[in-house]
Amino acid sequence: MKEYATDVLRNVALVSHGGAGKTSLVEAMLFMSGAINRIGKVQDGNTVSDFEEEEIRRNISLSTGLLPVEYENHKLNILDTPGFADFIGEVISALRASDAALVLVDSVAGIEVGTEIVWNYCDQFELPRFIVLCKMDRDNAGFKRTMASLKNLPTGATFIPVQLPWGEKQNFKGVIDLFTMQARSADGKKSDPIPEEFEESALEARTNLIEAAAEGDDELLEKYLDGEELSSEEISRGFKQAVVSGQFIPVFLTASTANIGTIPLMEAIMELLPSPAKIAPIQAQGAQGAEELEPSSSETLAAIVWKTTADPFVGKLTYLRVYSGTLSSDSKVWNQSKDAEERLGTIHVLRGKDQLPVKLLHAGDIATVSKLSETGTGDTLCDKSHRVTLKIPNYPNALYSVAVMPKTQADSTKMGGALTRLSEEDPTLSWHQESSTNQTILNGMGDQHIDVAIRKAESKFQVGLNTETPKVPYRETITSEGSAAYRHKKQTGGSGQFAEVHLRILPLEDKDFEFKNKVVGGSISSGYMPAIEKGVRGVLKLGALAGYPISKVRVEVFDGKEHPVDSKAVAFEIAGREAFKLAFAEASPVMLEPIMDIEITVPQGNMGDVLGDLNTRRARVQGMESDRGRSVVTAQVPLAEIVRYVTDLRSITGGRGVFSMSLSHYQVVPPHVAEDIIADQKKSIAQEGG
Ligand SMILES: Nc1nc2c(ncn2[C@@H]2O[C@H](COP(=O)(O)OP(=O)(O)OP(=O)(O)O)[C@@H](O)[C@H]2O)c(=O)[nH]1
Ligand SMILES: [Mg+2]
Repeated sequence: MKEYATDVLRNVALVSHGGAGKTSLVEAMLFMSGAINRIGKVQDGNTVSDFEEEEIRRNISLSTGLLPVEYENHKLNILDTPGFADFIGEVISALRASDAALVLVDSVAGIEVGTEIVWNYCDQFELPRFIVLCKMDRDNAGFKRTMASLKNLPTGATFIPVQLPWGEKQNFKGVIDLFTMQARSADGKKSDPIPEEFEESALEARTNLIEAAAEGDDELLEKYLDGEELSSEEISRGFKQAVVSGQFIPVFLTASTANIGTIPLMEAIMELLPSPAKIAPIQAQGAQGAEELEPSSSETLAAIVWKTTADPFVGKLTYLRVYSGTLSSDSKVWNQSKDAEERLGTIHVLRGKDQLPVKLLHAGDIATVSKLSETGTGDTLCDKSHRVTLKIPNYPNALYSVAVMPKTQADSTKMGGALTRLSEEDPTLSWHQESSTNQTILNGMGDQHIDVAIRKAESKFQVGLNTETPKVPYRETITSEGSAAYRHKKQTGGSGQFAEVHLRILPLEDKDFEFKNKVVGGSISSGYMPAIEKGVRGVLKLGALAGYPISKVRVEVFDGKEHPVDSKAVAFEIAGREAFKLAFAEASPVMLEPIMDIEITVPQGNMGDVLGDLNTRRARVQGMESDRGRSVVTAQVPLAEIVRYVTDLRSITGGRGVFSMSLSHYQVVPPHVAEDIIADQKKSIAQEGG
């Protein structure tokens, strides 16, 4: 592919609630720009963007596709994100790399939960944006109704239609372009005069557009208020400023599968959205503190890795966005985040699964390189002589976890490696070994997210995994003081074993464990203390109540006895262990459970059901707020009660509720619940034993 200079680039993310029509829109753009000669369909699994096996199987996008659209000497880097809530991490990464966003709205459904979620992320990244009303050809599509639903978006900006529908539903023939005041039919290339019946409404709508343009620029506003007419160049300039500042948000219309509205939209992207040369100053951390970088090819390099994919055949693919300077194939760059030099091979511009080589990438451009050894998502690549770090976005905490088990012995040796590589390519996926439950835990955003990861482990890394609901990582501790003595004595044949330990245990506030030698008068030699501590630590790991780790205890050994011949370390280890268990039982032991802070956002109408449901989950509701038809509940809930809350909340709210959670603290499990946990543990020990 040819090189594109900074000012002819546009980096635009397509975001929406699931299924609004992003992949179909970019397919139409590729077709209209001549990159492909037939339009694929999502349901036929032959679009350029949804090319992965799992995407084809499910007919939805699962990861962000990078699709450069070359049109009229511009290159529009379109980032087609997945809309399904589980894959929000992909949306965040794409927005990080973009300079603007197209928020697609299904003109049958109007604003949906997913629209609001992506809207808020666009706000976080301060991106100028368009609204695109999609599927205008559908039976139940409604322009006025969908326009009215835009008021549900949390924004102070004003929505300005820049097009009107030419015909409705199945008769949606094209768009009436309020900039050119022409009717633009199916392929959009040819323009017709506006049909008479639309003339009046078009003139009226154009007045709003001109007012918005005037407000974008003081000079124009003065002219406008003086009653002078603005030229079309002035309207375009003023409107562009109003769009870039976020004051006005233009609304476009499309029916991508019928190929309507595509060309006017591409023209508007070139006309109204900023090139990477015109974005807000780029913040970076340099050697001397904060710096602002110039988005120019003549500066030194600063590029961010916004996405990585791992594939056993293609290897690692690194997606880069250059902010400053240029990047050339077969060169060396400095990875500031890893403090290491990387040698680049050929730079590729992607189009779905096709890799098109380029020699040089200008400031602002997006592309991929393969097989970088050190580099991972979020890293900054720069020039060794000018070291900078670019900001990485925050990703939400995991909402859904499973315990994973290898299917076979062979899978067991490969499991860790595969999970690590999958987590490397997805900032919202993580895994860890939970020592308290002895399980391998995979954390993600929802059941579909985890399901896709498990399938990838199988198809990409040939690792078969089974999953089950993870055990809750309970802990054990004490609530009062306790003391005990234990004598270990064994005399069989030759030399015997002898040790006696007296110890006391006390609750600790802010440390997990402390061990003190309080023996006076030398009843136990200090040389035996490490053995006693080892015995105690053995119990800490395994627990003494229901098999969960013990924390927040202080152990003081204050007396004991030893024998000149038979005492040895192993005897003290046993005596320490047993004395600790006895003292633990004396010290009013309890179970602790993780309590999560949770924030739930649901349509107001679902509030009653959600609160009723929380009541059954031992939740403590801490706050409730309602705004614009949506309610936000904050609460503290035991993890044990919300292990599958993502799925439950979706079913209570018909998919319209969302939540986030993070660990708050550990808290004593109520006695009746603890009894059940202890009984379960005894049962499973009995089963394992028998
Ligand atoms: N009638 C009609 N159907 C459309 C149009 N655009 C998309 N569709 C259909 O709507 C469904 C979803 O379209 P996609 O393009 O996959 O939507 P998406 O936003 O990429 O979906 P996700 O990536 O899963 O969020 C598909 O079955 C499309 O064929 C349109 O303009 N008109
Ligand atoms: Mg899609």
